[in-house]
Amino acid sequence: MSTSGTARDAVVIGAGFAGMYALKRLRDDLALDVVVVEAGDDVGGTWYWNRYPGARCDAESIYYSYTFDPELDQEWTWSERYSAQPEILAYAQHVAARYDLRKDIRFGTTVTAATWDPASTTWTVHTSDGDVLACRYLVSAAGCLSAANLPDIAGLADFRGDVLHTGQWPHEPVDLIGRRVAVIGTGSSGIQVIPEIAKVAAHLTVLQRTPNFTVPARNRLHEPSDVADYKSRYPQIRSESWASPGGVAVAPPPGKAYDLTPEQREESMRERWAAGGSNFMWVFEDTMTDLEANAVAAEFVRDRIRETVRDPEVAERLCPTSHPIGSKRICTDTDYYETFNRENVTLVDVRTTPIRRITQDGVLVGDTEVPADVIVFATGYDAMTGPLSRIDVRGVDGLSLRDKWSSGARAYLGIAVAGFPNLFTLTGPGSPSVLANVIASIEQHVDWLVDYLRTLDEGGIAATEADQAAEEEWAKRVDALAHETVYPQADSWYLGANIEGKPRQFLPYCAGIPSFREICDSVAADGYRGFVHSPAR
Ligand code: N01
Repeated sequence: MSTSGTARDAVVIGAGFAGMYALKRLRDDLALDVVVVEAGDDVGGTWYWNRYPGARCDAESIYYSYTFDPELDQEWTWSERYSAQPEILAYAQHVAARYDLRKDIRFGTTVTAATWDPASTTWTVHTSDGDVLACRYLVSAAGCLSAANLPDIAGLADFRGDVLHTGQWPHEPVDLIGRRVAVIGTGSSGIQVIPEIAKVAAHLTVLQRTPNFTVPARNRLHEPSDVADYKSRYPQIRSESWASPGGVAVAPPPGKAYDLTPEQREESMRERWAAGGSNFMWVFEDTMTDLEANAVAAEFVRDRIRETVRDPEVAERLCPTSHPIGSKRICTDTDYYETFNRENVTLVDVRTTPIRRITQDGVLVGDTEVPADVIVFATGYDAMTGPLSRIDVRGVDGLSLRDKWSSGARAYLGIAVAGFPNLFTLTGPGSPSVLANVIASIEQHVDWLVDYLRTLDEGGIAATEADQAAEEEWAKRVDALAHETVYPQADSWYLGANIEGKPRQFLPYCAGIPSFREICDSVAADGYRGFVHSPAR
């Protein structure tokens, strides 16, 4: 098989926030010849695909943005506390134009397969347009939440209406006005889309399997004085967020729940609830590590649900009781619970009475058909491993990454995989990624990788891969850290529990970016401990 042209230095998979930053640094700072292969017709990744009504980030925009260029901070203005998808996409497009990234991105193309060739120490990369590229380094920036999960529900093909997935929302406007809509799923996506659909649909039926905890976002437009204020404080905002585990500056919690008086606990919860957003999880120092502390915060939220939702039965159905608060990703919303007070909204519990099948005209729940013109799947993703496992990646001796990860995802420091030389998995399993501000996670991983590639080049090293023992040790460490928290007590996508047959394993590194960075830097300082290097021939 012939490859198009000579081997490039790097192929990057994906032009979301990770792929764009990787391109910029590899090309502009290391002078590498890089091509990015992107499935969409433009940059933005998640923010290119997730165009559903209500889509916005649950991290405030002044944090959910690149930190690498103070000039970029000053020239870009965030119009809201939590900017909506179109503005985040416009920011990604602005970044692409500002740093002249598009010229090195192939849009509308996916990587279908990649094979390691030990003789030439290159990857051979196959793309959906039939091209074959050769490269020294294969950098996956395929994202953590980009492989949509469409559950295999019997009868879906028979449905005569429209089927939509929040993560693959059409680019042309979707008219939901006056239609009967059924939404399946009440995670972050469902909780954002439900209030928006309810405003226009003739009737909305929410099919809820597990109620989730959500905190009001308290989104608001930025006044000119807010803009002037945050722009003047960017250096401080950036340094505080880099020092914080979540990559977002947060007021320190007042203490451990049971070191506080009941009045102090209540005050902390009321203050954070009023401030809005996922920082609610910091009501106590031990919300995520002590079940009793967690139960106090969880009951506070349930009380807010009971206070908001007028029908007590509906309120109880919306109250999460099956998992600790925060063990599934905490959601943030605008008027989610209030939406269930509307006449045109019905909540159906599909845990006690499961969905049996989809019919021509709706969804059969038990023996009752929920009539629908549109079904919206807000059913999430095959997270963290799905995007790369969907590509046929073959390492040493034809080893398949999909097969390797089928018994448990392994990536040393979340970035390197034994048996897959010169493959780098940005925000991969075992890195803070989705458990922190993902843009900060991306920048840390890319910056570290750039230093590493420079070292490899200077040392005349042709190939590197994770040492098997170091990789195994890292997976154990990530797992042990998770078990110091309440995370493993929910059937969440963090654990792969939402995908049938996926091994149950806590995927992200949960101790935060500063400690992760310290480990990565100490590995580097120690001559890249845990990596196996092959010198150039
Ligand atoms: O997906 P999810 P998501 N029958 O997996 C239900 C990020 N994000 O797209 O819990 C019935 O969380 C499933 O039920 P259960 C964020 O990190 C961020 O909402 O498995 N129901 C669950 O209710 C987030 O965590 C933002 O019982 C079925 C829902 O579908 C991540 O993306 C916005 C089902 C899936 O929830 C994923 O969020 C959006 C079935 N067969 C997303 N299969 C913001 O920044 C699944 N479900 C704000």
